[in-house]
Amino acid sequence: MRPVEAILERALRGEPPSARELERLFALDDAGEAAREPLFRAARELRRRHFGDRVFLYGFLYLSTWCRNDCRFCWYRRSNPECRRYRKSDEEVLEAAGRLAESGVHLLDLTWSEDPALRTGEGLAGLVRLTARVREASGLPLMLSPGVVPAAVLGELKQAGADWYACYQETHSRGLFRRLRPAQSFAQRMGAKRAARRSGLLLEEGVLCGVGESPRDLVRSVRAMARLGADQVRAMSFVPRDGIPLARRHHGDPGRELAAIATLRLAFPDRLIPASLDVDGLAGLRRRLEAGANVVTSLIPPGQGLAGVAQSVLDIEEGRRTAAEVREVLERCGLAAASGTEYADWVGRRKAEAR
Ligand code: MD0
Ligand code: SF4
Repeated sequence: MRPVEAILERALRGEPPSARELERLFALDDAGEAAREPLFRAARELRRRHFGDRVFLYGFLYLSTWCRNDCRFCWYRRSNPECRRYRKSDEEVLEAAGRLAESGVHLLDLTWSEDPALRTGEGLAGLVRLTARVREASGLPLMLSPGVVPAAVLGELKQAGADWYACYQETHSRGLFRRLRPAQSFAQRMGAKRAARRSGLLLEEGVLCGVGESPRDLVRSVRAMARLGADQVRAMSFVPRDGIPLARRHHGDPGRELAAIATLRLAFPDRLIPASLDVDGLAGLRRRLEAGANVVTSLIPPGQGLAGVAQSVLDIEEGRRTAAEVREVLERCGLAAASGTEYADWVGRRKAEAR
């Protein structure tokens, strides 16, 4: 039997792949669809065992595009004069959150760039107040992605009703991290996640694909995700664009992302793994689901002047990142959107296990 098939067969019997085996699977990025299909099939089977045909939908609200950092892969980095900046008022946020909640998403992800105006004591207190208001008004579970914030603030966000903290390292190899996130502390970013976990928040960790990482770097990320006890694990392609420094050398890598989604499913069969609409929009959803993802992220209410993170405009105003559009794709893949109760139950169980 060929080694990849043997790895997959053992994973289906409940034996997780070793580090060397994970490296092999991550390296299937340029192997072509046919060679990758057995990997995707195994990933779908593991998803089925843990989640049946149920998929969770996450609404996304990008509340401020002002940033103090200069990440080399990011459109919103401080030194990009081309990017349109905004900071949404609490009222605008509540209105958009209400529309997403009505559309049937299971969670709201509130995301901010590291906006200098929100890093002060008063700014951070404002985040906490807004979290409580959105929670109260929407009644939905909340994920917060505010960048690195002090441990005490994470505790307050949890008290205010947050369920999740998302803060992607993008890579767990320090050299690559320095190139991607210049002048930021690797240790501080990891530390914020450990603090969030201690406060009782669930954690999402993520890697960026197509930025010069090797399969071995990705294996290092799997280990780091496991040590953190991440509840949701993400692989997302770098989206190159003129005006993003990294775009001169790297082009993102859709094959790498799909192999990574499936490999993450083998490494973390019972965790949540997103298919983001923020890389190739609705058109890219099916292939991500077929690679074993079980959450669709970056649903955005049209007409509210909100942006994506990787793709600032794709499919947003056309209303193609909505629950109705996503449900149709799910159906075509033999999948179905979960109920709100099913999602809340999953979150409740994970919180109990993480304690
Ligand atoms: C997404 N655009 O889910 C969002 C974003 C931030 N927590 C998430 C990358 O694709
Ligand atoms: Fe700022 Fe986040 Fe972009 Fe980095 S990735 S520049 S922290 S918005």
